[in-house]
Amino acid sequence: MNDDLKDNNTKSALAGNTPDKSNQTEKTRQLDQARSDATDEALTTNQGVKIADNQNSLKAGVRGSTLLEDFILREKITHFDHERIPERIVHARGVGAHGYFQAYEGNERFTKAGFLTDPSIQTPIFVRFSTVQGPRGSADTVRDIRGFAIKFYTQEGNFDLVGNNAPVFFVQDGIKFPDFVHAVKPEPHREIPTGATAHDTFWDFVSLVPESAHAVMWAMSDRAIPRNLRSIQGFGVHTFRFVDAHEKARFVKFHWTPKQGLSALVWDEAQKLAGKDPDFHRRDLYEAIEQGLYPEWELGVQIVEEEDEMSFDFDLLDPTKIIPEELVPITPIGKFVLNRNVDNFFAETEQIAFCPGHIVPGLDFTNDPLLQARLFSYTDTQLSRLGGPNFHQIPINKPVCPFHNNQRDGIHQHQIHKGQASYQPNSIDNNWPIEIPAAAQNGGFESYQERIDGHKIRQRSESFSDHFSQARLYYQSLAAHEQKHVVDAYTFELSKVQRPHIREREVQEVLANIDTDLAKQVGQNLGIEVPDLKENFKQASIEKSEKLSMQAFIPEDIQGRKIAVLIHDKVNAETLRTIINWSIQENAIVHLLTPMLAPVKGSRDEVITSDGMQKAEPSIIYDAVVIADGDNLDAVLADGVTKHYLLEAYKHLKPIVFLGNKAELLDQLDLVPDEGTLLQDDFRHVAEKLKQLLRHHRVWAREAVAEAIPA
Ligand code: HDE
Repeated sequence: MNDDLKDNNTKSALAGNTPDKSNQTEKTRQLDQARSDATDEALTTNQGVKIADNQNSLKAGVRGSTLLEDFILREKITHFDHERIPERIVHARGVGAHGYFQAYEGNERFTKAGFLTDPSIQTPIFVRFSTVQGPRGSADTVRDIRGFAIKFYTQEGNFDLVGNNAPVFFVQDGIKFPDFVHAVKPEPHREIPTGATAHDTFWDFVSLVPESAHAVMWAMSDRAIPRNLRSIQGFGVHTFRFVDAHEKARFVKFHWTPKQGLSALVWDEAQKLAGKDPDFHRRDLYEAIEQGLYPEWELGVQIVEEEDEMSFDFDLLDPTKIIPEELVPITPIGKFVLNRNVDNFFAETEQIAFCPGHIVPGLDFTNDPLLQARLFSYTDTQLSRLGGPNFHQIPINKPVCPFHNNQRDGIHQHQIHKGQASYQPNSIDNNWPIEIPAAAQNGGFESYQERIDGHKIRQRSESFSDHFSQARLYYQSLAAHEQKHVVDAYTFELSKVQRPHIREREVQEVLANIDTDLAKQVGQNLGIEVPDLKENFKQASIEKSEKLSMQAFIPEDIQGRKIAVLIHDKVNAETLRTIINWSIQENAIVHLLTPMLAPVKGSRDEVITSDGMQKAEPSIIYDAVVIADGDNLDAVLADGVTKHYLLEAYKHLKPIVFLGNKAELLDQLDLVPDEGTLLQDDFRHVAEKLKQLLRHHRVWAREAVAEAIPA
């Protein structure tokens, strides 16, 4: 950016909001800093032998054949041949970051877990976000549930909260998980589609398995196309247990809610982004953390006393159900912040191994049959993914507290165990390591003594049999525009299903049982008759739950919202200075986008450096667009890229600021003015309005009009 624009602590818009990233030299320095951990070290083989020539293999004469003797070549190629490990069978596509968790006061009323009861401790955490269906290289913005897994490295051992951004799951019993995953994955004969549920096998399965109805509804809602990973909620899904210092247990459901609020893409954007920037979410998270815009979530719990277990019209052990917040409010118990990017994606994000069975004293499981199967699956899968039973010794998986036991040897053993007794009891090593009873301070883990009495039986509990009333509750709780998106999503997905009987079954037997209007709208779009089944409906105990709508989570500020400022030659540089200063104040991100990457000239011949080309940084990656003032309307009107930029931003319901004579563009582009089209000479007069629009993210009132704009 040119020097004129850099005063008043202004910084390069491209580099984000920290003043120390104010020019390209600084950016290059930072990029280089992350380059290597081996500065000033000689290149060696893995055996430590210094290498004199890394450019040529050893040959018999300069044109001769390569010699088998070349141990340097062989070692390098052998290692390279084995660089890949199996990707996760589900949740393969992910991104992670480090941070910390800090508890609030007063949690000892529920649990004795040290990291939850001592507010002075900052517990290190690692979070991995993921999509479920696609492979490692698939696009970030596909319609899918997002995984949201947190590893807490507590002083009492690792606790993994392996959640999703939807509070319910597709099946009730772990024995159905492989079927569900086989149905959702690309179809086996031609491995299509990647990263999508819009295909026959998925809809075949879910239309035959009505317990999936509620989770499918979440997957068809805006929750499944998040704007970024900083603005998604997380849920533990299952009911867990808290155990307090008196060994009293309570049921608990975990929720975590972003301070950044919730926001979603629109479907057209999500699809375009999958092509234009398949790394959209991963890039956003990395850049936000690099720029010091640390995302933050509040962890909360719904607590149910043991004696209230049976007081709901659903079963607490059924993972296809939520407890509406109107019935049991959420108690905040702490917050967590992501403040450090990984140094190495493979070593950290790829090798991290989560398991719902990793718990610490103060927590325990319930008999949720989905959870019970997960307790087995996660460790088992690491054996093939990470190669053996010692994956807990990989740096990213290692507890921060000491760990000792008599488990020995195995592939990739990193510890050199000392002593002769690797069994217990022993008298040779004084019986160490010894058991610590739960009653002692920092005591050992003891399972909660739940009374179990029953027949050995393969049967689903009758209390798990209502599959539709909470799906209906979800739909009824959404805002009108969110409901419309659900209709659009079912329509889109089912239109991709080749077999008419599958489409019909989903509409007539699933949707018609959820909500007649929803079913009728989708049915009409697909040409399917819909029976009115209202009379069969079992109503949930409440009709609406406010917090199910994303509209209930509008953020306080606009930290991290991204604004494109479109500029051409003769732009008013003073305006740009004003916008950049405002963005610093608001912690928003502003990029000055030019027709080409070459600098443009301001109205007083100032040289204004570009933060990116309009063609390469399309409107779909921004939350709002400003078209700057300057005596250059003719140039703008001749620029198809800029005009498309504005049309697309309008179509995607973004606030657009037209400064100076650029108001004329509204007419020229045939756009209907509305509360999201701000026309002004002076940016300062629209700054506050723009902020409010950005908080609410999109101009939903424009949606009907925007449908007429070509995509
Ligand atoms: Fe998972 N799941 N899952 N899952 N899951 C895996 O574990 C599994 C379920 C979730 O970022 C795998 O290490 C079974 C519910 C997340 O590394 C695997 C069942 C929820 C992640 C596995 C479930 C999840 C996984 C694949 C039904 C939300 C990514 C690789 C009984 C509460 C973790 C791995 C990461 C990953 C099995 C159901 C969330 C195969 C058998 C419900 C966020 O072990």
